[in-house]
Amino acid sequence: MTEIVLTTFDWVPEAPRGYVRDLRVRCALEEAKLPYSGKTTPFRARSEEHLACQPFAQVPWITNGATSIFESGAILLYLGGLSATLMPIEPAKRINVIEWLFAALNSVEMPSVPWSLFKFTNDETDTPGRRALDGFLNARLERMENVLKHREWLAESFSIADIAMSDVMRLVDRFDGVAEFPAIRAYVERATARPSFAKAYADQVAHFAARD
Ligand SMILES: N[C@@H](CCC(=O)N[C@@H](CS)C(=O)NCC(=O)O)C(=O)O
Repeated sequence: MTEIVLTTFDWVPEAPRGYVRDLRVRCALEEAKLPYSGKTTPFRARSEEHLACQPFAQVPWITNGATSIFESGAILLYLGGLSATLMPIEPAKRINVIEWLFAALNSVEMPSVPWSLFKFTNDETDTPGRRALDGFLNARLERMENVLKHREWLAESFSIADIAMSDVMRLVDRFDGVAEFPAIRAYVERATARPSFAKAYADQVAHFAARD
């Protein structure tokens, strides 16, 4: 039996703590009660070894024996295959989770990340590009609000799709971007109230703080 090893940075500045994407992986591992250990890679010096595991010199990645996986979505999908708690086994139910996982990481995260970068840098410049980005994100949030008005979780039960989608929404919420969307706010609250999230969040914050 091999052990899952999750690699994240050894340290990051204050601002991204609690939002580094290893959190998604920690949530899934905690939710499924899969044993794992942690490893670190230097934040300041990105090595060839790092690039061999994550070609953009980012985090997270996991290994399980000889298998090494980067991209939080691919890791969630892999872990979903290891535990029916994270993704159902029946093909029709499974594809429902997968489509929502892609929706989170493509349809919603595509505008949410650049939007959040403007917020992180306190850039409130009013330009046509910025207005287009705000409109792009808002259109996605309006659609998600309508979806979430009528369901607790994206698929039949809590899944890797909710880990991804709620994490994407959580970053927008950090900058008050979901204030107008009560169903999205309630969804983020439900997801972050889970013990798996509380443990994952506390572990990530403690990990980075220990290296200050
Ligand atoms: N699409 C990648 C994005 C990974 C990503 O953006 N990681 C951030 C931490 S949350 C990172 O490593 N940032 C440092 C950098 O880009 O140099 C995934 O989902 O795994």
